[in-house]
Amino acid sequence: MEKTLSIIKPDGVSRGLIGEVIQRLEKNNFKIIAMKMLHMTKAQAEGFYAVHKERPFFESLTDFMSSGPAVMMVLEGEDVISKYRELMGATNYKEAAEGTIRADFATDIEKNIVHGSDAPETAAFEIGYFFNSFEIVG
Ligand code: 3AN
Repeated sequence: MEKTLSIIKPDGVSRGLIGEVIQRLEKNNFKIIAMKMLHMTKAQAEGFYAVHKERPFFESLTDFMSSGPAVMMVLEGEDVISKYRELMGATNYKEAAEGTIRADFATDIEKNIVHGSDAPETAAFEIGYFFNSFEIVG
């Protein structure tokens, strides 16, 4: 069974979209096996996004991700990485398919409501970044 890390980013939390995102997960039969709310420090956000260190948007992205609380979840299922990315929609909300979370709610390529791991190796790193084994059920 595959696992992925889902984050409702600070814009999703501050705009009151926690329930909306979780409802979409449940309606689409995603299995949530861990959940917590965290307000990341700048250093924690930099560690999480270390792969993007050289990208021009790194400073701004890590400022944004440490600007307020976010909700972290672990999802489990067959092909859950790509299925959840499909539910989120493209990184650039202008290119996101109709009915996806980002098409419906994102306002910006950076403030795009949700995060999802993009591969099994990144999922393992990202899940381990926020959760220990006692916090994951199932
Ligand atoms: P995704 O979250 O769709 O996997 P990544 O991993 O390429 O996208 O990028 C991580 C995060 O960095 C995105 N969720 C978005 O917030 C931000 N980001 C990506 N590309 C850009 C960009 N061109 N300008 C500003 N922010 C970006």
